[in-house]
Amino acid sequence: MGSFQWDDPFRLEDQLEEDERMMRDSARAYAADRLAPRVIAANRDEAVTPEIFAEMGEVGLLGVTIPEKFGGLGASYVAYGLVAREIERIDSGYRSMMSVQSSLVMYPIYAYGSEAQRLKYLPGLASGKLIGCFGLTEPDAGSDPAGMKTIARKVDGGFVLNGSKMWISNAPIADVFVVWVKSEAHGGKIRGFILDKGMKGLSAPKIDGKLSLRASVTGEIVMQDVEVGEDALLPNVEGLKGPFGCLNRARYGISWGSLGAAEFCWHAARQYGLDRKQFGRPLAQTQLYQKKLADMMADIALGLQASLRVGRLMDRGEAAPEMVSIVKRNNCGKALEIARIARDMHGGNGISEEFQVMRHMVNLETVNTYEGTHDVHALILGRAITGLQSFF
Ligand code: TGC
Ligand code: FAD
Repeated sequence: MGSFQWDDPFRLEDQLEEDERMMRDSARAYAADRLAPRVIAANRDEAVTPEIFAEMGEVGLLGVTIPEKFGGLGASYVAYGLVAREIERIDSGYRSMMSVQSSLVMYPIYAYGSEAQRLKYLPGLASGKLIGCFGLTEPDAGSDPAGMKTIARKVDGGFVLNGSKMWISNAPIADVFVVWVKSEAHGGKIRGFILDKGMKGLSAPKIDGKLSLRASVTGEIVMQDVEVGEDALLPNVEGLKGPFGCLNRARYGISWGSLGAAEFCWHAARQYGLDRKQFGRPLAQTQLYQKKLADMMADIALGLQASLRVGRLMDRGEAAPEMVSIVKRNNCGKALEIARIARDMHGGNGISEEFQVMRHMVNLETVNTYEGTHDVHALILGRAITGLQSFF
């Protein structure tokens, strides 16, 4: 029989390629050296930190799956997942900044853009000199993006956009806006447009008062008669499969990232239980405490194996969206539960910012909701199982 390592129960390490381990290690080092020291204050003060994009760009953490010709690394989706896990081990908000830039801004420009659009935007986004955001959700269209009201009207030489987007990560500090709108010129079909900061009629006010994901800035996108040329249209995709093609990748990354946050909470609960004595012995020497740690280990280990499998299939072009729904839904739900239990296991200290588990817990409330809520992914899977659509 082989040996057992409590913090890597199924020997995930053995299943990684050398270049994937190297990328993971550089993400881990950056996260520990540069993100961990500032996160408690950033969360408390709701700090806006655009400089993090340039730092991540320097380390090569933005658009890792995009080919080198456009500033990426041409790395695997497994490597991308490993990066998400390391960044979210510090904070879900920092992972959000990275994954929006990589999967929701660079990916659509790469996959659906013209060569001119790729060359114009991708190198700047990869280096973090440009910051991107992705506008799909609207005040009255969240789980049901087909209900969006933002429209593009055709005019001589281009389009005029009107409408608003809600809950958009990075929007207040974005230079590049990938927005999805109904285009009258394309029979009302959903099309993607790339907007640049400073365009007349375009603004991105910050949403204040968030109790979750406070280290990442979120805003609206308001478009009032924004005039763009033909060159702002993403030419190579039409319909909801455009934004969903991006979401498949971002949701997959979140399935790894959420487990990074869960691992932080699990390790913190273990250490707390070893250090803290009650009734004359360490908390970790009680049966209930050990059962909770064992449950956490099992959920994290199983979730990581599932994400690795989906990542390997994605790298072969064989991952189905439903597989992504399973790992996004399962891993976010399990991570949220683990964070809540770890908070409890810290007793009163669990509510202090110093111990960090409660910040992860409230962050994971957002992670469980965005990119398709826990229940919406159940409905996607329910449709696949029964062949019956239950959304409406
Ligand atoms: P439905 O009829 O199912 O599909 C419409 C068209 O889209 C295609 N499609 C997909 N294509 C690729 N990948 C997928 N996962 C796809 N899902 C659907 C489908 O084939 C069809 O194509 P066509 O050619 O036949 O037109 O659409 P529906 O309107 O019934 O959809 C229902 C539902 C619930 C599945 C969907 O609307 C949904 O997933 N809702 C959740 C919305 C969501 O995830 N929003 C995310 C916003 S972005 C965000 O949260 C970023 S936060 C990031 C961060 O900060 O980290
Ligand atoms: P709703 O769709 O109104 O859902 C409310 C509740 O109803 C949920 O519990 C849901 O599961 C349930 N529900 C909905 N439909 C059904 C149904 N048919 N049957 C049963 N239950 C149902 N969006 C972007 O486009 N870009 C971003 O960068 C982005 N970043 C975000 C950052 C943050 C911090 C947050 C909080 C959100 C972000 N979002 C972003 C938006 C996010 O994707 C949406 O909040 C999410 O898709 C849910 O939509 P909603 O908030 O309108 O909730």
